[in-house]
Amino acid sequence: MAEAENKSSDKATIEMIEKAAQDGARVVFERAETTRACPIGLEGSCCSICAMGPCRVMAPKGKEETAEERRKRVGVCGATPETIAARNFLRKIAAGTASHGDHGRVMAKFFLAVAKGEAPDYEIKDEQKLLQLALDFGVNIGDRSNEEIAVDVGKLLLNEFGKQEGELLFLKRAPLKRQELWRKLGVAPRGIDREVVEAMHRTHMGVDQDYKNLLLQGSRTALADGWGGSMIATEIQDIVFGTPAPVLSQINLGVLKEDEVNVIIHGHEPQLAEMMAIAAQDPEMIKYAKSKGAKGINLAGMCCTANEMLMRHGVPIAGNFLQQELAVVTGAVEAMVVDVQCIMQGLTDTANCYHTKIITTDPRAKIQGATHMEFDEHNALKSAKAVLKAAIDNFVNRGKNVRIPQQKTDMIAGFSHETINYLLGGMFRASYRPLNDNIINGRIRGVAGVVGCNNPRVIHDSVNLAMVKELIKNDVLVLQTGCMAMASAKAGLMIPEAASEYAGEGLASVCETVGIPPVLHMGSCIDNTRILMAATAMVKDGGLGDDISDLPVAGAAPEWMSEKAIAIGQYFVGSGVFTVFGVNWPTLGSKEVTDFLFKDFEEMYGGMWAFEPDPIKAAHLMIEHIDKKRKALGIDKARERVLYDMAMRRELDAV
Ligand code: BF8
Repeated sequence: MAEAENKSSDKATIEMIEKAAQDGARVVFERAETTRACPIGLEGSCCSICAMGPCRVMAPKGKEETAEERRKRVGVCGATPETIAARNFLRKIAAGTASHGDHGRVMAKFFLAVAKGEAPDYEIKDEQKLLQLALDFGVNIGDRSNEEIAVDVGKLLLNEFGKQEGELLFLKRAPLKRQELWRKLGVAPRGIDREVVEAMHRTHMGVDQDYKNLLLQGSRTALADGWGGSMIATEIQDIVFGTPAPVLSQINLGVLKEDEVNVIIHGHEPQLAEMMAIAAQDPEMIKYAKSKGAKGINLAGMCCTANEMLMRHGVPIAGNFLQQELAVVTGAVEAMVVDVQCIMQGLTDTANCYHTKIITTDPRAKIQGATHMEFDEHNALKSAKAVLKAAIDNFVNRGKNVRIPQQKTDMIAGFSHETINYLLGGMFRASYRPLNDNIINGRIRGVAGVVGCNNPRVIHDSVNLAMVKELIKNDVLVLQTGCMAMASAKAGLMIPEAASEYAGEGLASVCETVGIPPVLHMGSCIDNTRILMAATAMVKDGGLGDDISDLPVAGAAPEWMSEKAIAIGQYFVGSGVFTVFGVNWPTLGSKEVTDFLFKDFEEMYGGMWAFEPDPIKAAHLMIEHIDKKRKALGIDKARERVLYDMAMRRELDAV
């Protein structure tokens, strides 16, 4: 295997890749080396939707194609490379939307169970948010109990999945101009499941064979994720588990403890993890752990369940997507408890080299070779304790081959849309006004959402770090979610001190005044909807245009790998945001489709896709776009005039 240093920019990861090699344990970094990416699938030129194929329709490389050759470069059914690339792209969006949607549906059903008293270990934590939703939906509040109101709100949210006509309720949250545009283009989603099903139908053999029409359904499906499934999940999780507020924690494999029972919670849906956090503090469980020779119970997170637990409870994070097997390689993890999404099947093979139990908990996500302990939300605490007990029982099986990397970094998370509102405007005048003002006066150049996964096809975390550092150096405030947020946190970018060390003078001065880091952790991947809400709040606060596409903002997923990332990117583009992806781009096999996504979309949505694997170049594409928007708003001059004299600094202190 190539040198571990060439695989990650994170020291703990490098150390564990080396340990895995010594121990004979296989991990994703090694598999990525031995399993070459298929170049035909990579560019979207393989059609495998029927048994006449799979058909490969790649363009000849390095030579001009004649018109006749081009005419013949089609699948057995005659499908053109454009149709095939667009179909493949739409199917990715459908899968991503289905994943977030199914998460949202589970949350809606769970919410109803909580409201009806059928999941007695949970309660409604954010009453204000519940009442706001009730008001938004026209649900009667009167003198009814929170639970009665929640039943009505829950039914309305659950109905969003199977709705056949009309529009999703949350579309009304978007700026009016954006809503009108969606209606004009015919991409306002009707029901979450309906859009996914229609996308699958239209990409079946012999149905929609016009790439532009396919990609319209791509937008409608993705919008059903961002303004539908994901937004429903975020809202309900905030109501039941609490809306995040700033919280201090730590991140990286160094959060594991040599002398305690280490339990990692990994996946995306937080109901079980919430109960695990309570169970792990139960004196009886701690006593039980001590009876097995451990000093206590150490709970740590992985992937987006980690983000959920971090944002609300400060539970430390063991690592991001590519570190999941490496946590097992420490030899110090008694159990990795997983729910759904982003869980590598390779975990069970890695775990065979150590004592770690891989415990699946969701009937939708079993793994061959893992132990299945189904979580029952109706008996949540009991279920969580049973899982925890299995982990504690495994402590005695821990071998001598234990090495926990030293690395762990302080971080502040919990920047929900509401928190940013309060932080910027204060409790009694909560608003985005100070952010807008600082954008208008040029101290903050713009805002970028840098989100998404890790991908072993690039050096782990390095692409994100280069991009984020370049953005903040150029006074762009960065909002993050998912595994990219974790990459920045590990590198020390999510503490207030990072502002003076890494940010440009304008951004640093605002961060220092408000007391925030220049890179804000906004949560898990479904919480990208918080970024949509932040952008909408900026529009509504005034001075920066009347649609999201007018804002000096941009988005990126520099190390993306999952279909969910494509769905997220598409709903940002459809909402008017310029969005650049790194690693590779799945439609490069068709110039027409790629041009449509990269160029024509700007005309249609005011936001468009771009692909740039070089993080510095990608950051500058985002900055150019931000500057273009500043110019259109007539605020480009303000930035040129910014000279930070003492008077301005005093003025800032008075914000
Ligand atoms: O939903 S960022 S690797 S963990 S897909 Fe997965 Fe990507 Fe991580 Fe969260 Ni999002």
